Amino acid sequence: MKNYANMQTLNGLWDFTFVQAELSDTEICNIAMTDIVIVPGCFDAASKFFGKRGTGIYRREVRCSGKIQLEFQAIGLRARIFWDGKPVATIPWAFTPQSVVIDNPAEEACHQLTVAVENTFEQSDSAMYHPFYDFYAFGGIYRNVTLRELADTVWLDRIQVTPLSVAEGTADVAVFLAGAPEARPVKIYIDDILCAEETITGSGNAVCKVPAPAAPWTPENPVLHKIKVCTGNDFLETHFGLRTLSWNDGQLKLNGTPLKLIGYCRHDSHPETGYAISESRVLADMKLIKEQGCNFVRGSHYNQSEFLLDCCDRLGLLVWNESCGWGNKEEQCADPVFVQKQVEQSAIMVQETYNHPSIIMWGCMNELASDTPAGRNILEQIFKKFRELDQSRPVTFASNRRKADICYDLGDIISTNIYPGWYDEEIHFDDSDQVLPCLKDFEEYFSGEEFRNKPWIISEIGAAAIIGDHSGGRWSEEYQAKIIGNTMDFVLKSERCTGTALWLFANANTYFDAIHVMTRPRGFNNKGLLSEYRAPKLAWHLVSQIMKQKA
Ligand code: ADA
Repeated sequence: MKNYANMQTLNGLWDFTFVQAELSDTEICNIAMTDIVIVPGCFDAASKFFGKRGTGIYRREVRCSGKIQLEFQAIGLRARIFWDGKPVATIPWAFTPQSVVIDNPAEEACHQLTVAVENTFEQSDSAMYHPFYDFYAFGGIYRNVTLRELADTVWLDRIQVTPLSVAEGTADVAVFLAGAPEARPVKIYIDDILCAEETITGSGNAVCKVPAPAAPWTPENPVLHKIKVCTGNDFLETHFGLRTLSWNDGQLKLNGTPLKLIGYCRHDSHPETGYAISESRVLADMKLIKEQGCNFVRGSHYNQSEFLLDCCDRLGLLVWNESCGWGNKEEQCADPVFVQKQVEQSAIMVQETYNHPSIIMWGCMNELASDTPAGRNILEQIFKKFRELDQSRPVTFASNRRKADICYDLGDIISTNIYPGWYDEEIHFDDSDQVLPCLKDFEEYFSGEEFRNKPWIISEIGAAAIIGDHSGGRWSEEYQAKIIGNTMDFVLKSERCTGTALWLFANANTYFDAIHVMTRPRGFNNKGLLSEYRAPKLAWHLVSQIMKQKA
């Protein structure tokens, strides 16, 4: 939760129309609205625009005065923003927050806000969303839209709270102002007590002592502290947790204690609403994971919402937050515009979600061509940016290049996506016995001199199951349960393995074209341990049972 002074939501009903023709800016701002839709929402997830590609034009009136900041938490795939008929911003990517500052006359008035959201694919290596990504490219305004009235020439942009010592209850609070480069007095309150007061220009920081009792944040007892930063009439309030991370000797530690991560990769989607998943569904999903006894969520394959991260902060779930990429080939990794955009969206992710204690690692570029020099170069660039912005968390990427990967040395954690018993095996009726030898082989490989100091995570593993298929062969609930059971057995026993994010929490929408449906029946990635409507398969019950026994 981030709350600023004079902030209002622009969520709700907006006017809407959908076009497939290319329109000029003037045509977009004047086109007749034929429909209404809800924001946040995906216009192509259901009803009459289901499966269509084109431009969804959203429009509404906004009453405000003076200088304002509009913030779009996430749109997809790309958007152009118009204010009173004039272009004011473009958003070139999905799942990444973006804001725009607009000057208006001081008197309160009604303004017209138009957002043209495109869900067509760009045919270029520098495109940020490719049709081969294994998650459906929904179009829409996926997450919250807010408006802030900025009363002064200088306003609060963001803060970054970095816990320093859990024992001493200290944290570094960095404050970033925006607007004119003018000095401003800033006050920092933690749990309603004034902890620091400084005059800063642009940015500044203070080491603050959290007022007693300064309780640590742990998965078992996730204590949050409130923080409010004020300057003039502006304020920003949010929360943070006192916890530290370290990674060495092949282990990932939280407050000095080694972690065993057990949980899921999850798509933040639902068949009825696409990526504009309801808050009640997100909370229910996080509770399902927590109540099962798991502690880990990999936000595959894009930046997670503020709401989901708030839930994880409150429930004590540990999150891998990753910027959007999927299976990017050598050509894309070698494209300078693609590299630049990847670095930028990754930086925004870190800055926007920095204060969430639940986030324990940054990730990017799922399954990129990490066996090529171009793949190595893009990872070097993104990791450099991650580390420039945050030295308190480890960085990683999920590799599927097995022993051909040439980038394991770059990250702080080695993460491998592997599908023994599902992909890459000979066609026997049952290959589920391949799980253990395959994982043991990796365990040995990552115990070698070169790798043994880095924690190792099995960042994806699993098998598809069609709910209700009890044949025992591939695609049955039984077969999936065997793969998952064998994996859990290995991970819980292995001292080398830091944990796993099983693929996948719940079935998730992907493509239903003629080629995809052969491996993605019904247009879903069916490797969920829950169905897309969250009905449990046998593997889910098995994990519940294993975690209960472990507890
Ligand atoms: C990959 C990928 C996932 C998903 C999975 C699968 O490892 O990272 O997004 O596509 O394979 O189901 O095949």
